[in-house]
Parts: sequence; C-alpha cells; structure tokens
Amino acid sequence: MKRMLIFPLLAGSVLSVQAQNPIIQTKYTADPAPYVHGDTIYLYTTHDEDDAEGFKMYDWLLYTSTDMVNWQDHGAVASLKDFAWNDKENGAWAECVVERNGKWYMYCPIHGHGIGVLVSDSPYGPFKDPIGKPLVWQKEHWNDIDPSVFIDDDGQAYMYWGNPNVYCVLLNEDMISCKSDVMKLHDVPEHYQEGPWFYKRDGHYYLAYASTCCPEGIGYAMSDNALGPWKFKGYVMVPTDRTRGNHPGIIDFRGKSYGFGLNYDLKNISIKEHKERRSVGAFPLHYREDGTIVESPYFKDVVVAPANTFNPYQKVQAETMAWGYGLKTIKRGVEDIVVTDVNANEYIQLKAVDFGRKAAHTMKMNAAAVLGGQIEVRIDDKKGTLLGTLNIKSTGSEETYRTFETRLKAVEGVHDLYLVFKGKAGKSLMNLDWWQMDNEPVGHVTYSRIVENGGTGKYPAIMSEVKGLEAHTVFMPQDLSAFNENNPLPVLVWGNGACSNSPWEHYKFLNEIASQGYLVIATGYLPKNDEVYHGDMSTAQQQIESIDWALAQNKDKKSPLYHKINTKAICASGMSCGGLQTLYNGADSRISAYLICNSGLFTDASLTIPNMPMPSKDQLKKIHAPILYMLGGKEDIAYNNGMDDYHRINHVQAIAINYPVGHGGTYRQAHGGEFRFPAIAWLNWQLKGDQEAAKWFTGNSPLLLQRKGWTMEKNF
Ligand code: FUB
Repeated sequence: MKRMLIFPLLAGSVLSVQAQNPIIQTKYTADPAPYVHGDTIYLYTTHDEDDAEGFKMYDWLLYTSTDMVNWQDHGAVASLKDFAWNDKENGAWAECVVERNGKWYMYCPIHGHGIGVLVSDSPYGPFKDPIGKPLVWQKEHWNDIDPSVFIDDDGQAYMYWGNPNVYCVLLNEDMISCKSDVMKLHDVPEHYQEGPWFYKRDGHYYLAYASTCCPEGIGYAMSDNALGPWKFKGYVMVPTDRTRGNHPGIIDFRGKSYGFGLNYDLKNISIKEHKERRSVGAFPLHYREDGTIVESPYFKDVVVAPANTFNPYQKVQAETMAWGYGLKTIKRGVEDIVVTDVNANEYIQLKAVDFGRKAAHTMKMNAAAVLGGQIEVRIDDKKGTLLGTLNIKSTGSEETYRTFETRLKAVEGVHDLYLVFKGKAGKSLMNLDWWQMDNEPVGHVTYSRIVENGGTGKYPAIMSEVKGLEAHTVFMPQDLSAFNENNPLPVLVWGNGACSNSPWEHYKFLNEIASQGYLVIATGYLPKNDEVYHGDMSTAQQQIESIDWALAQNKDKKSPLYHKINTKAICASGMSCGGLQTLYNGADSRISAYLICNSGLFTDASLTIPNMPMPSKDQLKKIHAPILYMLGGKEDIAYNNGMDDYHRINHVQAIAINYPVGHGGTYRQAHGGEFRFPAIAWLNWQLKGDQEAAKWFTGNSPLLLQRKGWTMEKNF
C-alpha cells in the first residue's frame, strides 16, 4: 500500500513520501466537505460508526490541516441532537460548511427529513439551529440529501443538492433562508448520482458529483452559468471495482488543487458488503488550460505531497497525524480530544516535520497511563533513526495526565516523524493529549531581568532563568567577554531565608555580588517582581544542583560560561533556612568557603521545623574551609545559634560579625544594603585571593570595624 517516492518539496529540501490514503484512520469518515479559510483547510466529514452494518450516522466531524497531509482531529462539532425538530437517531448525512461575514453555516441533511442549517461564530462550533425547522424539505420524496453551498463573486449564494435528481435554491444573504423556490434541474448531467460539489474557478462553474452507482466514481459537468445548463465533461476519478460509493469535495490550497472522495480501504471492506465503514481520501487535482479536469487515478495510486512543512516546536495536539492506523481518538472533557487505544508497535506519523537549522533538543509528551510504555521518537521511517525515547510511566489512571520529557539527538531539516509505541503487547498502553519539541539548547536563557541597573560593580549583572536548571535563578555579568580561563568567575551558591523557593528577598544583594564579577546561582524561581513568594519550599539539594550546574557549564562548549568559571572557588551561602541548607551540605568537597547569614545550627537539638534541615552540631566538624557568620546582632533570632556554631569551630578559620539590624538583615535594601560590604570583601578574599579585601577582617584595625555598627570575633 505504501510507495516510496522522492520529490522536491521546498527549495533545498528533499523528502521521502509515502502514498497515504485514506487520510483519516482513527475513525470511519465519509462525505468530505473541505473549506479553505486563511491558512487552514477545515475538512468536515460525516461519521460512520465503528460497528456500522449499513448507514449508522449520528454526528458530523471536523479535521483541520495547514499542509494537506497532517490532520488534526476536532471530533464531532455537530450532531442530530442539534436539531430540536428532529426525532431521528440516525441519518446525519453529507453536510457542507461555508463561512460568510464571520459566521459559519453548516447545511445538514437528515436523511428523509430535509436539510437543516446550523450557525456558529467559529469553525469549531458550537453550532446552533437558528431557524428551528428544515431549510428545505420536499416531503413527497427522500431526495433531499447532499447539500453543496457556494457564494458567487456577486454575493449570491446557491445551494445544490439531491439524489437522483438535482435541485437548486438561491439563498438570502442571511444564509438561513431561501430567496427562490426549489428549482429542479431538467438537464441532470450525465452519470449524476448524488453528492454535488458546486464551485466556480477561473470563470467556469463546476458541478462535480458521485457518478451513477455502483461503482461510483466522481464525474463532473461545467457551465458558464451558475444555474446551468450543465455539460458532462468526464471523470475527476473514474469508477473502479474498488469504488462502491464516492462523494467529492474540491478545493484550491496554497496554489494547488485537491480533490477529496471516499473509499472502503481502511479495513479493506469488500465493496459488495453494505457495511458503511468508509474513509475520506484525497488526491491532487489538475486542470487543463480550458478548465477541464485531468482524471485522477484511484486513491491508493496517488500521492498527496505536503503543501507546507510542519512545526514541531508549537504545542501539537497528539491527535494530529498523517497516519495513525489502530489508534482511536476520544473527547476528554468538553473540547479536548486525546489519542487512546495505543498498542505496542502502533505509531503516529507526521509528515514533512521541519526541525529547522537548530537541532531539536527535548520533547515533552502529555500523557495518562495505567500500564505505560515507551514512545520511540524516530525520523524518516518507523524503524528510522532514533532521536530519543519517552518513558511514559503509570500516572495512576487513564484520566490523570502528566508531562514526560526526553532529550533528543540533534536533527536538522525536514523529515517525517514517527512516534512508535512500545510496551506490553495486546494492552492499551497510554492516552496522549499533546506534545511539543524544544530547540532551545539546554543553558539557553528563557527569561531575564536587569536589577538596579545591573548593580554598582564593574560588571553590570543580569538575573536569569535558564533552561535545564529548573527552580534556580542565575545572576552573572551581562558581558562575559572579560572572563576566561585566566580570569574565571568565582561562584556563590545561595539558599534562601524561610527555605523560600525563590530569592525574592535577596535578589538585590545577590545581583550586587554578581556585578563584582561572580556567578551567583540561587535556589528557587526567579522573582519577576518584589512580591513575597508563596510557592513550595526549597530543598538543600537545590544548592548541590547549583554547584553541579556551574561545573557542567564550565565544561559545556555550547555554554556561554564555557571555560569561564573558577570551579575551585565556590562559596556556599544562605540566609536563615538557607544557612542551614548550606551547613547541611557542608561536607561537599567542592565548597571552598562558607558564608552563613543570619543563621546557625539550632542549640536546642530537640527542635524540628518541617522541611528545614536540622543537623546536629556535629555537622560543624564536616566544615572544611573558612567560614564567615554574618549575623544581625543580639536581636537576630539566629544570633545564639550562629555564635554557638562559631565558638565550636576551631578546625578551620572562622569569623563571626554582627550588625545590629535583627534577623532580616539588609538584603532588601538598595544593592543589598550594609550587608553587601563584608559579604563582597569575604568573597573577594576567599575566592579571588584579594589581600586588600582580607584587610576587612584581619590586622589590628580591620576595615569592617571602621564602619559604624559592626562587631567581629575570629578564631585566628
Ligand atoms: O453518507 C451518507 C450518504 O452516502 C451521503 O449523503 C451520500 O452522498 C453517500 O455518500
């Protein structure tokens, strides 16, 4: 069934193309009514139920595409229940949709009960019945099926319909009432059976139709006049022994023409069986110079080339596909559609996916699963190059959706994409809602903010949120050109007061430090304003992640920080709970200095505070580098704890300084207030080896004590 062809799509790209008809595989669809609006094809179809033995049709479906090959399923957008005057459960036959002045009109035959009309403000519905009765209904016969509505250049709208006769009516501008009586065509075009498709192109009027049964092909007639006379011109698709029914829809899209019809090929249903489990197919359509149409081969023998490429970096609904045989789609809630009935070795194919010049780096998949399984992300073929594997774990229920993510191998250019499902055979593995690829390299800045003009230091800083470093805020000089292996950036890793998962209280202080030529990585989400952060608490582990990230950046050739970080000069620091997190992490051998702000291990060992690390005083033995306690004087609730720590430390250099401002310190003041001076001096001394900075704490007259309010003790 699938043929491989090679053909040029867009300048510079070559694609492998498979013939793929029918174009919808997750449901049985018939009676295509395509409508082009803007850059999108709205393909309305009828719907044969999965267990249909004859006509079993309750609702009308919508699929959209921007490229003629990848179709997004929007589910049922209208049904027989939308007509209050109808009491039939079955009979939602071939509809047609047009847009006029921003309103979408759907003309719906209810077999044997005339043709109704529905209106919506959107192509996706909801559609409502504005007239509460059939638009036309010739009760004396059952011929009122298959409406085709077209608005001519002069604004006159026409509706053609009928089997086996052809009828026409002029519609009023309101599109929901008739301007003329029903006209019956006396010159029914040769081989006409049903399913008229009325349109105008290059000054010619066309009436394409399902040709006499059975088998049905697609015949067409032309005229110089909207109301005929019509002259049979031949076949758009010749009847073959593979076509029992057919029903045309014809459009122009992105400079090319396409025909749609129907077939029984999805499950190879014999055309002798009257099981209406039909499927819409599409084919390229070509006009000759005189307007006549070149006869198309049968669906299985044609290829619809992608009319456009597909963007994998947008949020893609999982029910968007060129091929997804074996899968099903269902409604989740009111509007959302999800892919379900996902079994091992089935796959979703999307055609002409443009990975662009930048490689895809990650892929997210929103899925729900009881069993779970893997999704192999491949290109060019279902066994083609493996870019990555999404591991979809159980979410506990098929209604509980979670987002799973995987890194992808670099890929560029245009490829067909295959999402191949793996897992336990014979079981439904998962449901899929949406997916998205991301080609921003890990390390890419996703949001940044300049704080206080970048700070007062020599290197104006910037505060950033960085991809791949979830729940951290990075401060660094805006211009990194001054930093290299000979002049690398020392690092400060910071934990916040109250174990906040945002440095909202300290960002001015931290930004100021960065402006002195430091890479500062704070635990928690970037504060976009001065508001208190009310989210979850942070963990001590986030500070370790900060160190890991800094070391990785220094090694990553693609990082702007590549070979610009002094990995031997890392100060671990934090305020209050952040100080406890720092002491908790104190044994980490990568730490070369400590700065404990308004904090200290609890002297009362029996105290526990939820989510706060509370190591015993023994933890102080693990400290292995110089340590500065910066406290807020006796009014600081951490004063006793901090001073007690200081007094216990005698195996490394320790200093305790106090400024009588209480527990909150001065971090929220401009540039971090008074606390920034000793902090920067400490970092310059410990991490940059700056001997002038050392004088803030050493000698007979330390510089710090020349500033008003400070007191100091040291153990050396
Ligand atoms: O789908 C129901 C009927 O079958 C349509 O109205 C006809 O055109 C034929 O396709």
